[in-house]
Amino acid sequence: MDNVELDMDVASLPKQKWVGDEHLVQFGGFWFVPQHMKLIKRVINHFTPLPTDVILATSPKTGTTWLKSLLYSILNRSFKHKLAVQHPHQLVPFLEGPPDSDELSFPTASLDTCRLFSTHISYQLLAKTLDSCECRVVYLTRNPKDTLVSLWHFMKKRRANQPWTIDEAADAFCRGVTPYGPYYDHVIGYRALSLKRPENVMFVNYEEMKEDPHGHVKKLGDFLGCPFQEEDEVKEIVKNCSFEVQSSYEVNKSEQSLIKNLFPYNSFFRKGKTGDHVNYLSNELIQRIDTLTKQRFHSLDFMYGI
Ligand code: PAP
Repeated sequence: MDNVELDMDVASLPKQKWVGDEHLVQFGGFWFVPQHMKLIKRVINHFTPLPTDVILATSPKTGTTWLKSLLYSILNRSFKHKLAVQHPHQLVPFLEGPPDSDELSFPTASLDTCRLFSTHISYQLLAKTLDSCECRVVYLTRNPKDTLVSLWHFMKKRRANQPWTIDEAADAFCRGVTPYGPYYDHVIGYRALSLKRPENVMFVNYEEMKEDPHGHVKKLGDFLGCPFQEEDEVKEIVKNCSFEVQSSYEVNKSEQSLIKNLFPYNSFFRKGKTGDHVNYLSNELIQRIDTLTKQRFHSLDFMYGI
């Protein structure tokens, strides 16, 4: 980030077409919704984590909401009942979410023991912040094809009046033009960090969490310094945070949203399954994305994403 001018005017940043007539702007090699740039720069310039902080980092649509519920429950066991009445995005604030009060304040996390935040900002842009701190980071990723399909549904729901085909969405995804993307650079950045600093950074993926949520909750408890004594407690957290239970709560079915006129709470719960891309992507698109995955991941010996 040293060479990137943080005070650059948003209007002068490179632009690419996104959904309908909307654009994303490029900043420090990543793409953002122009209206979010101010908050994003605020995090990059001013957020100083405490050594006790826990930060959940994700690309959008890789399972953020699920891991928010799990981390909240693991770290805050006596308050886990709050998940029945508050949306995970209320309980675990995005760093780049709207400030509570003045310009330089950051969202307040609701934990007594340690603060739990979430961010979609890439490691490349947060390197200075994260490298200088002992805070713990949990990074979650997801199969690129399922991530794309989830993002496509999410955007379509919100922008019903703007036609956006899966082909257009896939093309933008492959060119790296997605909010907070390129997806591949995002994953590679945090993966490299997790290999360099495994005691501070835990790298997990959606598919393995789906396969063995119990094992992951235990590992997360160990990593966060709050291991489980009781198997039943792990079981209860897994069940309470499952898609079936979470999506049944009134708050999560609601049309309300954290920020007025933005994504309603119910848009964060669609199917919650692995492999749904086969229902939407043509063989040609699957091949195009798989080829890219091999080029970007497999060439780094990261055998993931196909
Ligand atoms: P965000 O990054 O914008 O917060 P995020 O939570 O990462 O979104 O993505 C939503 C996806 O997670 C949805 O996937 P789908 O479109 O393929 O269905 C959503 O259904 C899924 N999801 C939400 N909660 C859970 C959960 N408890 N278990 C599993 N998947 C979940």
